[in-house]
Amino acid sequence: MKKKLALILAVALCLGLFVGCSSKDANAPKEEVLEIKVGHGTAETTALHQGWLKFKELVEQKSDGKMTVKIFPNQQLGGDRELIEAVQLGNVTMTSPSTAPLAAFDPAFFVLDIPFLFSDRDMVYEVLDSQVGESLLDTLKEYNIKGLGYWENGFRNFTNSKLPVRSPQELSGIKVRTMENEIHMKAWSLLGANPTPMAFGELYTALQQKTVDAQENPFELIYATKFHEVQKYITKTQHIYSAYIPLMNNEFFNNLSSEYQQIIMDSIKEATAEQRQIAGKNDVEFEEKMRSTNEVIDLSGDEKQAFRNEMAPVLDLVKTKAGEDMVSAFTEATGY
Ligand code: TF8
Repeated sequence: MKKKLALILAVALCLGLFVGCSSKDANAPKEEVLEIKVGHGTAETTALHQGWLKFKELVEQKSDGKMTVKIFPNQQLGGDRELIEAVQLGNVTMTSPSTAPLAAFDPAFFVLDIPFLFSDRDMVYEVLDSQVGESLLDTLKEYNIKGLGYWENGFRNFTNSKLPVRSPQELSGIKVRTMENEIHMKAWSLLGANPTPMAFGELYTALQQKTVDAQENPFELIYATKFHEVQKYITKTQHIYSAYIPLMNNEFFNNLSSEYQQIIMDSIKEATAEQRQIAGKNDVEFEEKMRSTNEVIDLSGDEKQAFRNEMAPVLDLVKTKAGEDMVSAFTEATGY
């Protein structure tokens, strides 16, 4: 019995020594790896996904692997609305919604839903990258979200399965899916269509089963999500420019060392340049591809103007929601 006890003690002592030895290392500053969890809504063939891949590469390289980025594309973690909520709560670290669903959280973002606010891509970048764009991002802080910049979704075009639409008159009775945003819904009712708000993830099936006749998105997403397979007609309306906002949980950002914060900012900046460049390229290439499989309707200046005129009354509604100051900051910058 005594022998047994001695043996147990000896083993315990050895274990103790062993644990003691290894605890020397444990006392050294821990090399913690910080994981950044990113969820987004589009296919891997999009510039949005490429932008996140670039961000991942840069963050991991600049931090010597002490920060890792894990990307979940294709709505694996939810659609725009769920992802914004998840980032707010900190269940997901980063995401990149279109600004339209973001307006349900912060009405200031309705300002970007003014149809034909921007006339071309150069103007978009100039304004969004200026103090005006910065002030819009700042509004997110009060929702525990840090807006890190503007990526490109693109100029939106109208597609449908019924007829080659050239004028608002032809939209009468057409059921169009809109984003979950009341300004978009209002704009499509003004055009005479029948707007149905719906999450992006449900859209392909809805078009296929003809629950809705129409939708609108930039060329890149129409092609990458294969909407062109179930929508014969594409009218090049370019009625609204959609930006994506890369977002981070604000608390997560604030808890980072200033060195890591800088890595995030620098990486986003570099990834932004790359993401925009790919988005611009895809916009042209995917339009070209669909010209051989679909009927693409180009609009004259006058025809575009007809769409613009019908949608113009939403401006007053945007003012009541986003505030006169935010609206005039943008309309002055774009010359709307
Ligand atoms: C839409 C938007 C979305 C994107 C993305 C899927 O039509 O353009 O496609 O925000 O998250 O809902």
